[in-house]
Order: sequence, then C-alpha cells, then structure tokens
Amino acid sequence: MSLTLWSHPYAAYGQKASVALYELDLPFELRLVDAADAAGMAAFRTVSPFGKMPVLIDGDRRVVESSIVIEHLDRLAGGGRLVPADPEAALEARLIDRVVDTYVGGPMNRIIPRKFRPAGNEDPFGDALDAAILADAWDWLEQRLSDGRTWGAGEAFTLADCGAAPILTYARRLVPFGERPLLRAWHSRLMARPSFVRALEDAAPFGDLMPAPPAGD
Ligand SMILES: N[C@@H](CCC(=O)N[C@@H](CS)C(=O)NCC(=O)O)C(=O)O
Repeated sequence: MSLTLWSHPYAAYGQKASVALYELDLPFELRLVDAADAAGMAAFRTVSPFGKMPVLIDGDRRVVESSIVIEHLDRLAGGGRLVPADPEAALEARLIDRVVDTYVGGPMNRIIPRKFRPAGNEDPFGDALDAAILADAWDWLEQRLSDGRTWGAGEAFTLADCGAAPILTYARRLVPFGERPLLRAWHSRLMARPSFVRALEDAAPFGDLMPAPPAGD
C-alpha cells in the first residue's frame, strides 16, 4: 500500500486528511500543493477536478473530497474507527462533519479569500452574511454538545473531529467562540489531540498565512 496526499500543511482541509492519517497510523507521502510552482500546479489540476486539496492517491485510485478521503482511509485501516461501526453513531459523525464543512468551512473559505482582494473590491455585505452563518453554526454546535459528549459525535474521536480540529481553529479567528463554553472546551480537547498537534507541527514552518488576527477570545 502506498499513499500519497496532495496537500499543503497549512490548509485546513489538508490538515483534516492528515489528522485522519495520523489517527489511523497510515504512512503517506506529501505532494506539496505550492501555488508558486507552475508545473506542480498543472500536475495538481490533473488530479483535482475543482483545484481543491486534499487529494489522496492510493495505488491507481484517486480519492477527492476530504470526507470521502477519510471514509476511504478508515476502510483501509480495517473500518469502524473514524467512521463508527454503529450506524446511528456513524450518522452523527457524518452530521457533525457536514455541518462543520458547510456552515463553518463554507463561510470561512469565502471570508478569507475576500481579505486578499485588491482595494475597492471589499464585500462587507457578504462578510456580514457569512459571519452570521458562522455564529449560527457555533450556536448549533454548542447545543449539540450539551449532552456532555467528549468529542464531536460522542465518546470516540471520529471523522467529525478530524475536520473540526483545523476548521474551528481557523474560523474562530473570524468569529470568536464568545460565551459558548462547551464549544470552547471541545476545541481545547481538539488542540491537545496528538494527531492534530502533529498536523500543526507540519504547518509551523510555513508561518501564519491567514489574514486574520489570532483568536483573542
Ligand atoms: N469540499 C472540499 C473543500 C476543500 C478545500 O476548500 N480546500 C482548500 C484548502 S483548505 C483549497 O484547496 N483551496 C484552494 C483553492 O480554492 O484554490 C473538501 O472537503 O475536500
């Protein structure tokens, strides 16, 4: 088995995949997606239909979309770890993963690129709409965590946590957690999880590329 991950260690969705690889103890080779490398980017576009990372290459199989990458990796590792074997628990893990991707990662990936636009192209209306979606997602997650669960979908670290670790870490710099203690506590546990600590160590040499202040709350 030989796994290659097209990614950038700073990218939230790239980290989502590398957290899963580290959780499952699956060795992989990184193919760096480097915007400054024209030939590398052309090669990347041949494997990534929408130009998005991560892309996993597993032998002659190419897997796109981070959640599908994790489902594939979990199966490769024997199954039932990041995607729980119990169907109800699996549904909850997929639900949290979808909500985090759509209502946290979505607005985050719209707000951040707007910050790089040339002067005169700002979109405060779009920024406000997306900030409101993020605040709604924080409220929904706070409510979901109120049953006392340790991780995103229950007592086991799952697919739900692989994405939440990096995505919450970046998104809270756009809309702080505020008075949501359960969300804050979950995120603290994610920050201490060895697989995510390792992903953050991979990213550290690239510095802080995000045009938003570090979380102050
Ligand atoms: N739905 C995709 C989202 C992936 C995504 O947005 N990746 C970002 C990095 S965090 C990316 O590739 N951005 C590059 C670009 O949009 O040009 C997934 O889950 O894999």
